[in-house]
Parts: sequence; C-alpha cells; structure tokens
Amino acid sequence: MQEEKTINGYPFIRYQGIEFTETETTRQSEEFFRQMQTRRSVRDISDRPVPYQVIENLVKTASSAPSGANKQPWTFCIVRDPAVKKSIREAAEKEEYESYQHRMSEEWLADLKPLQTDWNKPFLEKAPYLIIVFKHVYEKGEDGAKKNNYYVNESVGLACGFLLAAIHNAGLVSLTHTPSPMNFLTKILNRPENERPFLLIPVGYAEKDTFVPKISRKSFDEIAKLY
Ligand code: IYR
Repeated sequence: MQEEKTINGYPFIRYQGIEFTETETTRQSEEFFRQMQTRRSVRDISDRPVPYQVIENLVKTASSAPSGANKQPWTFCIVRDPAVKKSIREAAEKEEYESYQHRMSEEWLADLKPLQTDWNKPFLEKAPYLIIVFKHVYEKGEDGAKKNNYYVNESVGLACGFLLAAIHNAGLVSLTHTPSPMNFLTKILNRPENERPFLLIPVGYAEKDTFVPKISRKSFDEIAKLY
C-alpha cells in the first residue's frame, strides 16, 4: 500500500525517487549526457513502421513533465493516417513556401543556410507518425466557464523537451517543425478554440546513411556561470 498522509487536509504520498550512491549518480549523469550528446534533429526520416505502443509510451513520458499548477495544458495529436499527413504536408508546404520566398528576413535565411532547409517537407508524409502538440491557453469548465492555466508556454515547452529526449532514448529521430502560421493544424485536426498549435514533431527511424549539418554545441563555459 502506498504510504499517505494529509497536510492541511490535502493528501500527500511518500516521494519514491530513484536512490543512487554518489558513484552511481556520477555514472548515471555521465551516461545520460553521452547519450543526449548524440541527439540531432533529423529530417531524413524513413517510412519504417514504429509500433503504436512506442508512440504511446513517448507521449506518456512527455506528459510526465511539470506544468504550472499541474494543469497539464497540452494535447498531443498523434497522426498516422496517410490522408491526414498528406493534408498537413500540403498546408505546411504552402505556408513554408511563402515564408522562404517572402516572409523570412535575409538575416534569417542566411542563419538557416548551414542547415540547408527549404520549403519542401517530405518528412511530413514519410514519417510513420506526426505528433502535433497543442497548448491549452485556457480550459473550459463543466459550465462552459473559462478556467485559467499558468505558464503555458513554459509548461508545454518542457513537455516537448521530455518528448524529444524520450524519442532519442528509444533510438528514434525527430525534429521540431514550426510551420508559420500554424493555424491550419487547428482546422485539419479539428481542435477546440482553447487549443493552439505549438510544435509539430515527426517521429520515426532515421534513413540509412543520413547526414546532418556539421554544427557544434557551445562549450560549458559559454553556457554556464558558476557563482
Ligand atoms: N520553419 C521553417 C524555417 C526554419 C526556422 C528555423 I529558426 C529553423 O531552425 C529551421 C527552419 C522550416 O521548418 O523549414
């Protein structure tokens, strides 16, 4: 039986984290770092099938992220229907074409040159799954009244971070695709008024012999300051 007590009338349960010795803690942190260092955004995703159970596990991991007042203000739309993927690709490419041709600044386009991205998004149809993350800007109560959420962008961003780490941990690849504007996703996926598209994450196995841009991560001294 799970150990429980109440604090000011509210139920609490004993925290059951993982317990490591100092040596194990060091080894675990090193191993996870080594593993995460190999994570890359991969655009060449193969059509090799991924079991649905895997996707469910990944999304459940994402939903274990902390959120403002534990509101869990997110919906993960899991798309595997080829017809829906095709609609999403067509709509996304239309927006992306406009962006690359007219909407993005010269500086922005120059910054993206090393990544060699363009308006073509074949991965939106080829990947076995697309996960489209929606943020809940508010909730609708039983009576239809609006109920607040808190730190929605931070919360949904954290959930997406957990999702990307879980995808990598499973030996799969993904990328964070942000077609802009994204409101076509609300329509295609028939989401309610309180939900807004946040991120589109295709998931699958990497194509064999895939190359990714030779870019580097900032050094520890650049990203961290010890006080
Ligand atoms: N959303 C576009 C453009 C793009 C923007 C950034 I910032 C990137 O890091 C990569 C791409 C696209 O997906 O191509």
